[in-house]
Order: sequence, then structure tokens, then C-alpha cells
Amino acid sequence: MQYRKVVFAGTMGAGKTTAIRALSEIAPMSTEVANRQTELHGKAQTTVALDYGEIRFGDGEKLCLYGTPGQDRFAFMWPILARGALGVVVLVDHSQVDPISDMTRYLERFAELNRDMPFVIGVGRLDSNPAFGLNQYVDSLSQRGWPYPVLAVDVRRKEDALLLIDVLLTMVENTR
Ligand SMILES: Nc1nc2c(ncn2[C@@H]2O[C@H](COP(=O)(O)OP(=O)(O)O)[C@@H](O)[C@H]2O)c(=O)[nH]1
Ligand SMILES: [Mg+2]
Repeated sequence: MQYRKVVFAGTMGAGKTTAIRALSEIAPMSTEVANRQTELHGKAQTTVALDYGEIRFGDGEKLCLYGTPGQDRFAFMWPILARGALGVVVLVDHSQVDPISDMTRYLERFAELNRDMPFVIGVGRLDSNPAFGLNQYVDSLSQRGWPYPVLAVDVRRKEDALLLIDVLLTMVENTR
């Protein structure tokens, strides 16, 4: 059996744990603790260390899904998780103060680890701030010469989470 790995990154509350729970065909593992940084996000629980889930494909291939902890104090986990990853799904919470720089921060950090890392960006809660839309993300990326796909998603829906994976796998296939 072939093992492949995809990493989910993004700020606290962006939906990493939710996406992996929606996708995983095994009981997903997650290391949730009480959230003591409620100034960053109001949610009750947050992930330390990582999330883990798996998708199995018909051809006997297994895709391992890893969620990075959002808080910066767990940034030491990122190189460990990024090693050998097919690509990174960066989830963005559009309702945050500066979601573009949230996105940029994760892209920069993971690109430092692997310059050729394929990325897909999933923007959630797009309706929370109608003043700016998906095109702002696309513009910001193209200004930096980053041709990564940007999708509006609600990762609580399995088909949205799966779309992110499909796009990432398609990119990987096409660059081989
Ligand atoms: N409205 C909305 N809520 C979302 C979306 N994605 C995640 N959530 C909710 O946001 C909360 C935080 O998600 P979580 O997966 O714990 O974020 P994590 O910190 O990235 O692991 C959960 O209550 C999710 O149900 C989205 O696209 N839209
Ligand atoms: Mg989490």
C-alpha cells in the first residue's frame, strides 16, 4: 500500500480539525484541549500537537491527513508534518481581521520548508465580510507570483473538504 500525506494549516478556528473530521474514513485522532487563548478565537477547544485522519482510495492507496496546531507556539511541529507531504491545504477564516496576511504567513512558512510545495487555499465564512471577496486573495497571490488555486469552502461539508483534496492531487499529478 502506498502512503501519501497532505497537511492542513491555518489560524486557530480556520477549520482544520473540522475538515479532517469531515474527510476521515477512520475515527479521526485529535488532541483537543480547553482553549485558553479565547482572545484569538472564542471556540471552547483547540488542537495541540496535531489532528490525524485517513482517506482510502480504491487502488489501495492511503492518504494521510495531518492538521497542524494553529498557535505559533506549536510551530516546531510544522517541519515535522511538512516532511514528505504532497502538498498543504491552507484554510483561511475570512471573518478575521486580516485574513490575507493569515494566508500569506502560512504560505511563507511552508514554502521555506519546501520551495516546490503545492498549495491550495480554502477560504471559509466568505459571507462574513462582503466588503471583500475571493478576488482579493487571488490578486494578492498573483502579486507575489504565487499561482495557487483559491476556493470558497465550508469544510463542515464533506464535499467541500474533498474538493480541496481533489484540486491538490490534480496539481501534484500535473507537475510530475
Ligand atoms: N460558518 C462556518 N463555520 C466553520 C467553517 N469551518 C469551520 N467552522 C466552524 O469553526 C469552528 C472551529 O473549527 P476547528 O475545526 O476547530 O478549527 P481549527 O482550529 O482550525 O482546528 C468549528 O465550530 C467549526 O464548525 C466554515 O466554513 N463556516
Ligand atoms: Mg483544531
